Amino acid sequence: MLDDTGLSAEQIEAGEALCHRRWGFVKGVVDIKFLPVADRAEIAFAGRSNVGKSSLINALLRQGGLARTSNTPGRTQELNVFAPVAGEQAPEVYLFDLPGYGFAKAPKEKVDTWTSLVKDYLRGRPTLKRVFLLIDSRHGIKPVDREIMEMLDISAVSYQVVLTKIDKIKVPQVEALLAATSEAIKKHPAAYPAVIAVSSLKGTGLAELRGTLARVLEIS
Ligand SMILES: Nc1nc2c(ncn2[C@@H]2O[C@H](COP(=O)(O)OP(=O)(O)OP(=O)(O)O)[C@@H](O)[C@H]2O)c(=O)[nH]1
Ligand SMILES: [Mg+2]
Repeated sequence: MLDDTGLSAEQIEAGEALCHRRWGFVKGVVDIKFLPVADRAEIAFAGRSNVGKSSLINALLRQGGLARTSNTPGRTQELNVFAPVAGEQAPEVYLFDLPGYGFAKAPKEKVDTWTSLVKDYLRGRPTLKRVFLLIDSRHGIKPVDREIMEMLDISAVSYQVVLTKIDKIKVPQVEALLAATSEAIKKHPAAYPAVIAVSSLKGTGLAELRGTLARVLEIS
C-alpha cells in the first residue's frame, strides 16, 4: 500500500535501513579527474551555498559531523563522497555532498572554480541516478537555481526539488510553497514531479527522503 508520499511501507523501511548503516567519508574531489570510478549508483545533493546540503546528509544518515557544516556560505569546497562502510551487505552507492553554487563568502575565483566543478560533475556522470536540488524555503527558486535546472534538463539528469529549513517558515506556508514549487517545476522535463519539504533540524520529511533514496536505488 502507498501512503500520501507515493512510497510503499517497504520503501520507507528500506530507506531507514539504508540510512541506519554506518557511512564513511570516501574522498574529497577537487578536480573531475579525481572522481572515483563510476562503478555504482550515485545520488548528489546540490543547491546554493548555505541551503543546508551538508546538514541534510548528516540528518538523513543520523551522523552529525560526517559532512562538515557552517553558518558561513562556502563551507563545502570539494565534491565530498560518502559510502556505506563495507562488510554488512552494504548497497553499492555513493552520496555526493557538493559545494554550493551562487553566493559564498569566498573569493569569486574560488566560487567560479567550484561552480564549474559542480556543473561538470552533474552533467557528465553516467551513474548519477538522481540529484536532490535543495531550495531554501525562505527564498524559493532563484535565477541561479533555474540555470542549474535548465542544464540538468538539457543533460537529461533526473532531479528532485527539496525545500529545506521548513522549521523557519510557518506551517500553513509550507503547503502553499509546495504547491507553488510543484507548479514551477512542471515546465522542467527532467524534474521529478514530487517536491519534498524537510527540516534537518526538526527531522521533518526525512523518512520520506530516505524512502525516496531506497526507491531511486531500487533496494526495497
Ligand atoms: N533552522 C535550520 N537551519 C538549518 C537547517 N539545515 C541547515 N541549517 C543551517 O544552515 C547553515 C548552512 O548549513 P550547511 O549544511 O553547512 O549548508 P550547505 O548547503 O552545505 O552550505 P555550503 O557547503 O556552504 O554550500 C548552518 O548554519 C546550518 O546549521 C534546518 O533544517 N533548519
Ligand atoms: Mg556544505
